Amino acid sequence: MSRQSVIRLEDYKPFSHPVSTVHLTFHLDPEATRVRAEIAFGVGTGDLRLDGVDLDLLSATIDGVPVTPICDEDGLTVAAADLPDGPFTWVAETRIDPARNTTLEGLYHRRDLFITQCEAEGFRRITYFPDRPDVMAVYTVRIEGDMPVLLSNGDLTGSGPGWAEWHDPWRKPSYLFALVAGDLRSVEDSFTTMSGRDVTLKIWVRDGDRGRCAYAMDALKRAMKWDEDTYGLEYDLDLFQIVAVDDFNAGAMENKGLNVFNSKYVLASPETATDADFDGVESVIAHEYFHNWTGNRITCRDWFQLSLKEGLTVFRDQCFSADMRSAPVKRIEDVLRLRAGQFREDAGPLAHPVRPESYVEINNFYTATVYEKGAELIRMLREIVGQDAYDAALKLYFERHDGQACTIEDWLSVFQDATGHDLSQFRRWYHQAGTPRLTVEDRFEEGETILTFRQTTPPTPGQPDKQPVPIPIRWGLLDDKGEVANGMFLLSEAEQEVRVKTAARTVPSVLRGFSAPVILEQKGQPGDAGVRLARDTDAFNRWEAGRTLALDVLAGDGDPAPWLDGVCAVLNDQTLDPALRALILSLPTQEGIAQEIALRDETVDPDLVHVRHQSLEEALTSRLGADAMRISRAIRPTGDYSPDGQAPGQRALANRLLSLAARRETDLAREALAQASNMTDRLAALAPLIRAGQAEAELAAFHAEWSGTDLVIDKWFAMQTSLAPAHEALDVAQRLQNHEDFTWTVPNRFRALVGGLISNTAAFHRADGAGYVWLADWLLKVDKRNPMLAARMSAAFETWRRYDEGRQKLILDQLERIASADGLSRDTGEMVGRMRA
Ligand code: 0A1
Ligand code: ZN
Repeated sequence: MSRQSVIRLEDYKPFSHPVSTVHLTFHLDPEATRVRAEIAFGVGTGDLRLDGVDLDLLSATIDGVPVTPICDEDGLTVAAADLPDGPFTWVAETRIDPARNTTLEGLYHRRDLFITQCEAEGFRRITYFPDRPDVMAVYTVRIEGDMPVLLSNGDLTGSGPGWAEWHDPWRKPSYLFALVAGDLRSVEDSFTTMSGRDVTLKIWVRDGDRGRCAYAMDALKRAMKWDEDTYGLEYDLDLFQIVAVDDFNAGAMENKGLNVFNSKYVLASPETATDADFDGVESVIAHEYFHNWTGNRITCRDWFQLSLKEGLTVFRDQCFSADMRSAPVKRIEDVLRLRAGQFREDAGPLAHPVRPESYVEINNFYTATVYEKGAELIRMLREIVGQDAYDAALKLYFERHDGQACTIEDWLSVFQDATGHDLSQFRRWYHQAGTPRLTVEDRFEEGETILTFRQTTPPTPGQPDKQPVPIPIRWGLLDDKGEVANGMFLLSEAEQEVRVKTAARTVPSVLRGFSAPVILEQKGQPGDAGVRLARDTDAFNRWEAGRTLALDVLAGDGDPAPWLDGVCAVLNDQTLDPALRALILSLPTQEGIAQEIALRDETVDPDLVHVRHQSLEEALTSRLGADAMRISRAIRPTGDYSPDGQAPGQRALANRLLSLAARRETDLAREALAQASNMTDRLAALAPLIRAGQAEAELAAFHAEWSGTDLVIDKWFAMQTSLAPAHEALDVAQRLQNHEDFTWTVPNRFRALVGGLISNTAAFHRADGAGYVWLADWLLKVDKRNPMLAARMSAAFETWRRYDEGRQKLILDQLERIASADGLSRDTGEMVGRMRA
């Protein structure tokens, strides 16, 4: 049986004994690593309780005297009576088995590399320790092992054949500890900080991968510079290292001075990575680097405060990327991601507040809500107080809390103190789950345009009643010449009005730039969305208007003409950024359509969604005719590939048009494939062939060319399961899972194949339930080895209430089957329990 004890925020107590220093000595061996930990404890009260999981305790002493603690599954206890009155030194020797650690938490050994992942609670798999973020200490580490590269946090203080010593002068929580050892090569560069510190930058990869690190290194230097220019924040050690590893549960990890990355977010070259991959590298490199201040220098008191570091750091990386490329396009991409992950989460059984109040397994709370909605809250705070006050608040935050482990309350107090704004109502955003619904109605009366705003938030699990939240609404009014007025309104009550003097009725454009994470319902006149699509001065709302018109057709029975007319006009507007045109010309995903139908309280029929999606694509193809290929060819960039500037947007538009044209004539895709000289264009040309079920030879050639390049072979799996025709995709997946290159034990590969199929909505939701059984089989298998991976993937089932009774029952049967499995992990047990509740 899995342990399902609930951890509650209200039970928080500081740790019993302060810790000042930690000395660790590792004797690395794949099956039997020995760890000696020397921990200096200060004067405390009560028993000494240390966390520890899967450790073999070889010896323990206090001030040199052997002790026999009471050990259990989760750690050990030394009774208060056995502790000295004053400060004392604890020394323990433990033995661990990194090769058999398949959880990818703690210290693990994969493909000849030793790797650690300690967030959130991995350090307790290395040695006994108060493994909680509010216990901070200075670490000194000695690594002994028969490997050329032995890395840890901070600065290298000594090394010789088979050993290295590291010292990190900054106090840190155990979750930021890291060690990596193995046969790695580095790419080196340097950065001089604004106060003149010369920082050596190293990216460590496997031999042969050094040629694919240039973009990551460049992004790192740009991020370092941006944080100085934007926040006045400087790097604080002489060395900053990144290691790329192939076996990793998440995207990357911000360990102090030694970030560990999934190689997907480091390695990129034009031949192997798409424009989207380059974007991903840039933003994840920046994200982890920015954590050095928002996360490491100021950390979280406990894991309920996770959004303190994650929401703020996501917001910072979003702003960085917006400054590096087109800001409106970046905003649209961020909102697409928010809706696909967070709105979906908020609408189902896994909904939880940005600051949760309880959890069983903290790994289950690294969610879109904590990350992406958390970032939206910071963005709203900036919107409410203004840029200058935001800057003042952040300055105060770093002054007041540097070196501390903080709470969301600390953060809001800083904002209140620095800006004078009363944020008591804003707190609700952190405590209340669920996506607020905002409606706007407009009327024209006696020379005034009157906008009436109303808000409600639907109930979510455990929170039946909701209070109004403060919603910053950026708005504008449009007439046939352009914009007649604009402003920002803070809606704080359930219903409020805005009155603006105008000569006649105007078309409202509200929630510009998506100024709050809410679901907007506009009760306007029939042609309003068309007007906004044609001439809103806010790029976000132009795109949003196109989406509204498309959803009228896809989620209802609307007429396709307004959407077709509107997007064709946009396509031909040469003054518009091609990247924005590509986004406006794209349809919502089938998942997005399903979300919209569910919002209208209608039952989702995935087959019908698929048919409607296809027919609107078809209608656009017919409407464009020969223009699609003509414009596609004209706009496709020529010359050397660059992931920056205008070229990615031009490629996006060229490839969107290609995907439409190739619906009729697959030879166009074959021609494009023959000419493609980078991975973005190759995948774009392959996609229509896979959708048409005509890619056999091309896929074989692709595989032959890239065999051995893991990140590209991941794409090879993902594109087949995600794009195969719905009725065949599950068979394709079942065939591919027997392919010699398929190894489900590598998270990236597993996510490629299984995640790909899940994203193929009509295939996953096959009416016979075969997709559900298949996923449940996988989850049960993976859960035994890597609970975190299984638990995350299980969220594919969170939308079960949207579907017809037949599908609901089929999904619930699988959830029940998983729930009753022997030895189910705490991770997956909690997820499945919440989904069934
Ligand atoms: N703090 C990291 C996210 C992270 C969380 C858990 C992990 O365990 C496998 C790994 C990484 C970030 O926000 O980037
Ligand atoms: Zn993060």
